[in-house]
Amino acid sequence: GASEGKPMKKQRLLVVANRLPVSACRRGEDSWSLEISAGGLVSALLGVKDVDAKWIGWAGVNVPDVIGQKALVKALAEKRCIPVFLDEQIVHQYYNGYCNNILWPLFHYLGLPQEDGLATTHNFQSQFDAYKKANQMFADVVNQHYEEGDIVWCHDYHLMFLPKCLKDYNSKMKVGWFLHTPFPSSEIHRTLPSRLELLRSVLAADLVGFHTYDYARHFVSACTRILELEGTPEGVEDQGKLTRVAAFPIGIDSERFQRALELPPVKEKINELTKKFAGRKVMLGVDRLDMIKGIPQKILAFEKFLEENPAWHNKVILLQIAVPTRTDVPEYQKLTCQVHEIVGRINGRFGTLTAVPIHHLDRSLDFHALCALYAVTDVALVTSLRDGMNLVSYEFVACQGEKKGVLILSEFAGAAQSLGAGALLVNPWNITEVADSIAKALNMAADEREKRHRHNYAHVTTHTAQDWAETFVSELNDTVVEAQIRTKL
Ligand code: ADQ
Repeated sequence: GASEGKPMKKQRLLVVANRLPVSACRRGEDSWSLEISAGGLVSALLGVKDVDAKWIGWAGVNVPDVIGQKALVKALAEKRCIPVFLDEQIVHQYYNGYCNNILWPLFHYLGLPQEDGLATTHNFQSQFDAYKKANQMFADVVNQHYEEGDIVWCHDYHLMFLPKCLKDYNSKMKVGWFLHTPFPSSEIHRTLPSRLELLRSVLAADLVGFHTYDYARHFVSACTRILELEGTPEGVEDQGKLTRVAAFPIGIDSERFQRALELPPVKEKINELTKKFAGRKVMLGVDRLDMIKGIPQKILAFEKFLEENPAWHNKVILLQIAVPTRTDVPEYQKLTCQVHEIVGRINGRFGTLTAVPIHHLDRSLDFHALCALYAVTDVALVTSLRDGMNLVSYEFVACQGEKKGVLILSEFAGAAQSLGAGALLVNPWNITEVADSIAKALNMAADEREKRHRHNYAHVTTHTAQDWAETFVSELNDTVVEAQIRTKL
């Protein structure tokens, strides 16, 4: 062939997400220190062969001066990152406002924001305008760095307006969009004042991906019912243009967890925790402190379990690790207080002079500490009211090679579709059902635990983050090839 002898050129990929996978800290007028956050998305894309990826996103800091901006651009370039600069006003209206106060709760079935019982949509339009403006700023940066043949992968609900902005610049750009949250029932989506514009913009992409088949179906229904377009088995068709819609369930880099468990400091930590909790079963919850995670419901279910099972008093401990997020938002502050109050009450009720049943930490744990905790856990409790996928359930399974603990998992997490056969599925709203499942998990015979664990472990170790990214990228490539074939015909 024509390329014989020449090295294969890698496929260039521009990954666009609201946040870059680094945290930036300013050290001086023109100096920055950067820390790469080794999250799932980063390792997923590092694992994709023959792809040369660059990241475009907001660095999470306000940089009003040109000197600071130039220095940050230079520092980030070494990490293959390109910043989008957003000023404080835009961040407030776009990120805190439209993204986190409107889209996030709505997509998780919590409805539109309410104040004194009334939907507060009066400042809706200005927030949506800021959202579009911010998306346009992302598009400008993508456009500046785009070279022919690149593919562009847009991420999440922050950037639903981006596919359209990009196609307006260049209709030949290959654009994919993936949603990390659920896509709600079309009946929920249609309550959104900007429902039409958002759907139309997403449809400008060549490939639209969701974690589960259900979310993809909800999206297609929204397009057929709200936009009156035609849904086909491949996606949505609008005047001869097909937008491919499909499910791409994310996974984790399970080997990264298994490697960590072999490290001496992690082994030491595991021994230490095993000694500390000797004589007691360990139950674990790890969540961002967010209403969608159902943390109060989880703790109330644990209380009900203690109430009904006096024989288990002092023999079981619930560790709830909750990283505070969006701490400047009143609803999140309220949630923190609520959780503290319930924990305090239950510990007062069931604690002794030397021990309490719930250990609640409001903080993030480092990776090694997290791995050690997962490894010593007997029962993990994931009670999300809604969750796109939920990677905590995957991480727990990956670290349970020896212990073969039980996963209690909300049926409203995307992960229920993949780990449902191994986990005990629960409706997190039903406190009695969750309490009964806790009893069942703690009393489960070893052979049943083993069987359930084997199922989940096989899934988590074979459906990895790398596979997810590879599948999406290759499907995005194919989709465009199809589109080109069509235009040639
Ligand atoms: P999240 O809502 O953040 O992600 P999740 O998938 O559980 O939810 O991922 C959380 C990550 O943060 C995990 O890797 C976990 O280890 C880490 N984490 C959580 N609490 C922590 C703590 N206290 N200390 C340290 N680390 C902690 C969104 C969607 C999910 C979807 C993912 C990926 O809401 O549904 O699965 O994106 O698409």
